[in-house]
Amino acid sequence: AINLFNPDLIARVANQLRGDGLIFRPLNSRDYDKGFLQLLGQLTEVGQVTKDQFLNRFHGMRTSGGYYVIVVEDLKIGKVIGSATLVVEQKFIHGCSQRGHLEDVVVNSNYRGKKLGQLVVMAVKQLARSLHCYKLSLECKDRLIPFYENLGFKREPGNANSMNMRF
Ligand code: 16G
Repeated sequence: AINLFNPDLIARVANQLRGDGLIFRPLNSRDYDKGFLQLLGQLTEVGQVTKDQFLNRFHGMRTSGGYYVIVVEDLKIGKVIGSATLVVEQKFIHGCSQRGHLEDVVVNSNYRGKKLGQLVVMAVKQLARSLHCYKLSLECKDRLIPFYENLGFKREPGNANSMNMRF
């Protein structure tokens, strides 16, 4: 299998999980067959995505760089049961710095209550720091605000609005 990014980048957090039959690793090219898209279906609409489409998108992300999809696999059943993504945006501001975006955080409903969401977000946080992002941002449902506040995210007074245009 081909990794989306270098596994050494998340080795420290990955080691915290070992032993539980779960591993923390980069998304790889075989994860289409390990239920990765079904897992994302617990977050939002995924639609019909063929293996070719998955692989095209995977290789596109790998080639462009800046996409760090972390997955949690349950080795006993060979399925992806958790995921979170760091997207690194290149900036001119802040001395040509980078901004991290935390995206697509999801844990299979059968595995909730094991702090896996917390761990996978911590992995993204550490990765964003080590890649020299000057901040890490996210959007979430109101009910998840306490979860993210607990992990160190803050709503910024006067700058806490999320706006979308849907196409
Ligand atoms: C949440 C997710 C975002 C995801 C979106 C999908 C986090 C922190 N936020 O906002 O990453 O892309 O949901 O919802 O995981 P949508 O299909 O309505 O855009």
